[in-house]
Amino acid sequence: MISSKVKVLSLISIIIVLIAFLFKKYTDDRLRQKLDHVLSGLLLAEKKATPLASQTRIAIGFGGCLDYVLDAMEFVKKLNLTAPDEPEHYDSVESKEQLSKLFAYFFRHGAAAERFVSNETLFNEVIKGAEGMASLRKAMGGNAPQMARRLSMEGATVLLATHLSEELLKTLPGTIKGERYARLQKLQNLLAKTKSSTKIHFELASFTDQSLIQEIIETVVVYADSLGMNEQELPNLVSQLTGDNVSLISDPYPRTATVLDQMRSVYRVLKNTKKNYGHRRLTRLHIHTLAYQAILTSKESHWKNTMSAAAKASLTAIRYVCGSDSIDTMKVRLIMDDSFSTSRSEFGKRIMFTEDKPVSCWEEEDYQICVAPVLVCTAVLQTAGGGDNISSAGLLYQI
Ligand SMILES: *[C@@H]1O[C@H](CO)[C@@H](O)[C@H](O)[C@H]1NC(C)=O
Ligand SMILES: *[C@@H]1O[C@H](CO)[C@@H](O)[C@H](O)[C@H]1NC(C)=O
Ligand SMILES: *[C@@H]1O[C@H](CO)[C@@H](O)[C@H](O)[C@H]1NC(C)=O
Ligand SMILES: CC(=O)N[C@H]1CO[C@H](CO)[C@@H](O)[C@@H]1O
Repeated sequence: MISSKVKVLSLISIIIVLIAFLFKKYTDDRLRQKLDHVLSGLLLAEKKATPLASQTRIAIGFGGCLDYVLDAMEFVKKLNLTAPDEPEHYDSVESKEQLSKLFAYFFRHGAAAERFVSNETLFNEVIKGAEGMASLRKAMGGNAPQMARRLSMEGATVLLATHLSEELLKTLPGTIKGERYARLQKLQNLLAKTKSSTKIHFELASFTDQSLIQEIIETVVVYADSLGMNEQELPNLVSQLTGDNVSLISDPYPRTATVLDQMRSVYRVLKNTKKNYGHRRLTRLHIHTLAYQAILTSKESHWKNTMSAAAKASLTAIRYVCGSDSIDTMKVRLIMDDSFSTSRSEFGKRIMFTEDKPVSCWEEEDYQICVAPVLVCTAVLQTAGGGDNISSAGLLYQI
């Protein structure tokens, strides 16, 4: 009796395991199919527009530096960094303890960070330690050279203006406010004198210093026709423009509706910039997030192909992070939901995600918004510098 009960039970459990297995296989196949559809939809959207690359002339400045790309675990071991009990945030790095706490702080959130090292001994120690590492890859870094390279790879004629000396590594920028502001004013003078037929795009980086953000708004942002940034930087800009607190880390998986609302906030303030002293009204805003690319363009502007640009940006993100031009759907994941709301306010519409036409575009007031999902690479090769690649690729499709 007991043994037959056991047999029945084990038969039932075998059947359950079998069903679970078949179900898993079914959902895996379904998921693959979905990813294949999304990918071919994006590739089609990318092909819909061909940028006039060779006829496009682009000048890029100014931030440039030498990037050290490293395996984090190797770095931690080599420098004898100990795991912190409590991750913590600092505006700048002074000691090894702070370095490991800061690293843990951002790593936990999957967020990118750039911080100034205020301790020269530590800085040299880090560089020296990095030099001998097996994983070390050196690359010309900084927004400007990254964007220049991407644009020239796409065929545009590029003029790059940047300082790239060994000294640059050793100078510690941003410490002396007077000098920083003077530099920004030089840039401001240049931007103010630029003909309005030449379009200006500004790519934001990760800041925590509120006074710096405010200075950048005054000297650069109000001269830009187009802005690009990631989802971490967006709330910082919003809070600076609208007077709320700066957020150090925003949610690394922000809800689409929140990001879209923040984009509207930025656009509403900056589209009303008074056109005097060479100031410009914002007509384009590109936000790159882990899960999707969102581009807002003003209807009366000359920015074209917003849909293809969003697809191009999304594909560039995948290609960059996976480190390969051809995309293998076995190595990607979709983290965007099946539908999203366009706003957290009562005016929000729900947009269903269509596999074959993955880029959703719609119009509101005097602007258009396009959202393209990103297929997130599960075999990550690199992420640093991705934003610049992504922004440049999208931008080129729109001029
Ligand atoms: C790390 O620790 C090892 C062994 O304790 C030591 O030889 C090495 O010099 C240390 N490295 C640094 C960068 O402090
Ligand atoms: C600066 O870094 C060095 C090397 O890691 C360290 O010995 C020193 O204590 C640090 N200085 C401060 C003020 O933390
Ligand atoms: C900003 O945040 C700080 C600390 O988190 C708080 O003390 C301050 O009141 C906040 N300011 C505003 C304007 O919300
Ligand atoms: C996928 C992709 O486009 N990656 C490029 C990003 O930009 C760097 C240069 O800055 C290229 O080397 C990559 O191939």
